[in-house]
Amino acid sequence: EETPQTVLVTGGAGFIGANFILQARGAQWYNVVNLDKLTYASNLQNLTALENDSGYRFVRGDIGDPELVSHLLEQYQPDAVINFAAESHVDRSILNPLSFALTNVTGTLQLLETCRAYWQKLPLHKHERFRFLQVSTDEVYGSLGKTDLPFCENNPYEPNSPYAASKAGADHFVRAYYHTYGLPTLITNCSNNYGPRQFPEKLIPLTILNAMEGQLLPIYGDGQNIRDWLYVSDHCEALHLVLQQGKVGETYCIGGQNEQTNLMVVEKICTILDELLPSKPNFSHSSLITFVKDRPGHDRRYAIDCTKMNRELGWKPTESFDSGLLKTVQWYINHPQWVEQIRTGAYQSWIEQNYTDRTANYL
Ligand code: NAD
Ligand code: TDX
Repeated sequence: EETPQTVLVTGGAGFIGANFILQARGAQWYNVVNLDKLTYASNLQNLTALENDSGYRFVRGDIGDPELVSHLLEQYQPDAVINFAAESHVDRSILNPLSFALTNVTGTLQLLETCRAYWQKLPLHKHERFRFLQVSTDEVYGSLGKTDLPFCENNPYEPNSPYAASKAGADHFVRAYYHTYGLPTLITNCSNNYGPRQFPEKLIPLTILNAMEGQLLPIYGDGQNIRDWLYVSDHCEALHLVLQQGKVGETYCIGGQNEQTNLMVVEKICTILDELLPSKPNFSHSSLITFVKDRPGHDRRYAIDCTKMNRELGWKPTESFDSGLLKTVQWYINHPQWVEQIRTGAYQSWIEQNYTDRTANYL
């Protein structure tokens, strides 16, 4: 298989996108153009290591801006687009569902439409190798009972949260663009990611930072909801394989083969912190655990069967949960400035000061 030379990555200033770009440039997979709107969840500090990398460009903008996106496609002639851009936090989707429809559904549709126009005009050799990869989630499949089989590629979509519904809507448009227009699309449905650079509203980084600061550790409901956790670099490796070797029009389920109750996850983090940052004698960070009101519509269990990824692309998760979690905790301990910039809002003000005029940054 031919490897694409240039990839347009959207949402690359967020958690998974930034890890993906760092990995892609580190391993010289391809040149990367990163289009990101820089919402609250973004962090350009994730990518400072690439400041002098001639194979990397950053552009601030919205996937739903056809003028900007077609300009970028013409300018950089990418062989693939990987769409990470999204509103990604379930709790926020419950408070403000409309913004999820706007970016995840309408934004993705607009991106597809702009890509279609570009792809249709490409010379044959580029036209044939072009790919649109949609980075999606296992949450579109709904919730599993204790004894249900894990989700796989043929499960029906049964989204339960506004976030999941918006990702499902996006995935359906991607599918429709393949069937209707022949746009060479790929979809991945991945389980919960964790690792360095995740915004501290998600369970794992929130727990790490709260525990470090001696604040309470909120656990929704009874703490027995189950998630399948995958270390982010394993996800990025899987995305690279799907992009290179995945069959056009198909879906790939990606998971960590690592089901954990939320309570177990939080306890493991506390145990790690007890060892790395012993404070008072006889104090355990787990004494900060506090059970709070449940998330409305809270899915009970997610699990992924990644047989297809293994059989067809030879992929499997490599990082163990204990080692991945230890590395994650160490990363947050070693990046107090990253944490402080986010916690104090300093990063958000910096964006506003530095990126007032969109056009000035891309033309
Ligand atoms: P994130 O919230 O950390 O990052 C999202 C990024 O997208 C941010 O940098 C944000 O500025 C950018 N963005 C938002 N709206 C945009 C727009 N309209 N135009 C351009 N950029 C925009 O999210 P993440 O956790 O890195 O997730 C990335 C993708 O992977 C999402 O599509 C998410 O649905 C999917 N996913 C996430 C997980 C997970 O566990 N985090 C699991 C499976 C799938
Ligand atoms: O404070 C908390 N307490 C708590 O018990 C938070 C923030 C979460 N939880 C629970 C809710 C979930 O059962 O922990 C679990 C994980 O919660 P999140 O980190 O919010 O992730 P989740 O809702 O599972 O969704 C994530 O995985 C799939 C990502 O945010 C999505 O973008 C991805 O698609």
